[in-house]
Amino acid sequence: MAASVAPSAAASAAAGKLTVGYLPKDIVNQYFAAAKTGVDKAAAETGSKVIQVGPNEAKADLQIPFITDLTTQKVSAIIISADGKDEVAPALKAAMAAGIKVVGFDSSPAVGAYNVFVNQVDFSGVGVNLSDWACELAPSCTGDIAILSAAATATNQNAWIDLMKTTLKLDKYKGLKLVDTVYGNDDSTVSTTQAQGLLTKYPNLKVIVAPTTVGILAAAQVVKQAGKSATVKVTGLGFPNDMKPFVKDGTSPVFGLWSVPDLGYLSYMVAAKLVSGEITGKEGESFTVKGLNGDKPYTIGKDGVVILGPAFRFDKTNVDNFNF
Ligand code: RAM
Repeated sequence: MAASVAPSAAASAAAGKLTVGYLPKDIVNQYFAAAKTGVDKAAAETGSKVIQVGPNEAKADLQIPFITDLTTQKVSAIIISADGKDEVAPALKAAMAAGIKVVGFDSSPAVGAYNVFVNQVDFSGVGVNLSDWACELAPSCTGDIAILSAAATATNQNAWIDLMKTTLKLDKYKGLKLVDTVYGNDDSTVSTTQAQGLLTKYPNLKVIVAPTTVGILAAAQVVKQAGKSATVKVTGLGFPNDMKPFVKDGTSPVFGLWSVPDLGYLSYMVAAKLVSGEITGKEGESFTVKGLNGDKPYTIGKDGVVILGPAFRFDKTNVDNFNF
């Protein structure tokens, strides 16, 4: 009787069946659950397996053992949103040296510690969006504004904040004064305390800009509960479903985000194409993903970056049309 032989990992990978490690900033934040729906959908199309691992808090040092563990398991690829770009780099480089493809998404690991980084949106675009929304919400585009961010080490947050600061130097925004940047660590409790602190410390605050789905929701709840929705506005990056009530009651009349499930879908597809050899992550390579980008090609840019697409702007005219 012939012994049944389990297919080798290489044979499975060649058939497009992969085992992919999905490592978000933390496993509590709903943002990463939403992205995972896209990862899972893409994986299901090829019968691949997704293993989600990650810390309970968005801390870079807590991500390292998960990377090491996925490397030991010899997964085909790791899809990671980094809590700190340099902290996770050595472990990711070791994974790459072991033949594992690394796809950064959402928040980038250091250049050289991934094969491709899937950016949700052009960084500078977000810097302009955040400045524009603050300008729109502050009376005559003047007054104190403050930023409520996620973790102080988060690559995506810091890039957006830097580009917002650059944008705010333009003449159009000269009436806006950025008085503070505080960090809620993508933790609801910490974000709530930080938002309350801003209201106490800056009695003339006009806008809280929170480029984090956790922070914007906490800030809107705090402003509403303080009875300040008429004088302090909240904007940034949030889920339409979380923010609908605050659009309607005037606490947060405008904010934005991208399709988070699509970000996960694209990240998985990039991982699969790296494993199959269709792409290597070199600048100038292009590829298509059916159903995304109007079926037009994506081109890998400088530092191995692929951009999903522009952010949506949500306000009372369209927020009800979105369901995520
Ligand atoms: C939070 C996280 C994530 C960011 C979104 C907008 O969920 O900080 O990294 O992309 O907000």
